[in-house]
Amino acid sequence: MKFLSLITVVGFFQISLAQNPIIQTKFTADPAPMVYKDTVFLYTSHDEDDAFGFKMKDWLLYTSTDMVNWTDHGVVASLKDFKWTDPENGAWAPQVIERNGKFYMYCPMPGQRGIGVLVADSPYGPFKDPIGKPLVKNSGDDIDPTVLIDDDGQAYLYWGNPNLWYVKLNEDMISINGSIIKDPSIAKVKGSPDPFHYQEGPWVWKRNNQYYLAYASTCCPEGIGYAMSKSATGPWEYKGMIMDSDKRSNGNHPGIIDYKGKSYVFGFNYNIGKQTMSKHYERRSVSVTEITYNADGTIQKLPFWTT
Ligand code: FUB
Repeated sequence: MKFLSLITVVGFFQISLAQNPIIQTKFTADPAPMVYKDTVFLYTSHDEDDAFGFKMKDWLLYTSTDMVNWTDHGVVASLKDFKWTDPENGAWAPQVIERNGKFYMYCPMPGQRGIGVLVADSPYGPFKDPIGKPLVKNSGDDIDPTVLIDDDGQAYLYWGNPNLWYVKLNEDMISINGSIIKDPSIAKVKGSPDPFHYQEGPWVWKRNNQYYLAYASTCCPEGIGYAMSKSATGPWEYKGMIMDSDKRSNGNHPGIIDYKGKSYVFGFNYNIGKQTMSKHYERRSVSVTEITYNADGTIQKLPFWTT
């Protein structure tokens, strides 16, 4: 506890460590980076200091303009922003996306509660619930939303554990359009021990006309795998691991961006929270590493977060 207080004081002025984990003042997980104008907005979930298992009430925001120094903006939204959920626990992996000058935050809550959406006029908030109910309440798999707005303007919401689901969003970004579909293309085959199939934490993006899906691969511990497709709706073809799983870790959760000519994968480790596989502490720490694409669009594999 003394150690955490000390780094909190250091981090109060500015987090200036190029070293992972990049957030050392709080326990953070499920990084959802968004590049807007000249700045990286890093939204995260937040493990309480005394967390055993998952104990998460709110979502945090950090910003950077150099990927080294991160400014802490504190809590940007919380379960209390949704009138229809338990405010005490379940603020899992969010993602924020901008459309037409508004910022949409997709917020999952486990335990059959569904995925909510908040809207703000600024990436710093305040975020408000425009619909007063879950945007998606589908299967009990309803966690870990990620959103892609394709070049033709069609938006897609993807989510799920242990299945990958997707649905089209209307242009308002707060209503769905058509049926919810379960994607079978990279699903784990029951009983198969392979370590690379989809488990959770999807992150979808488009680059040079190719669609990418990164995800936390078969649990547990989880690595980060990725698949590619010619279409936003798959089928997805597994292409490799961005990072293998590691016994020092339990979960993982990718967030991928291009920024100032470089590409990055965010995820998390347990290096400050001291996870052990025998005791389930979820006290996680967001980390980031540069990634390199090959000429054919595939991604070079990285070692697990080293610090
Ligand atoms: O943070 C809670 C859950 O753990 C997330 O929803 C999963 O992706 C895993 O990171």
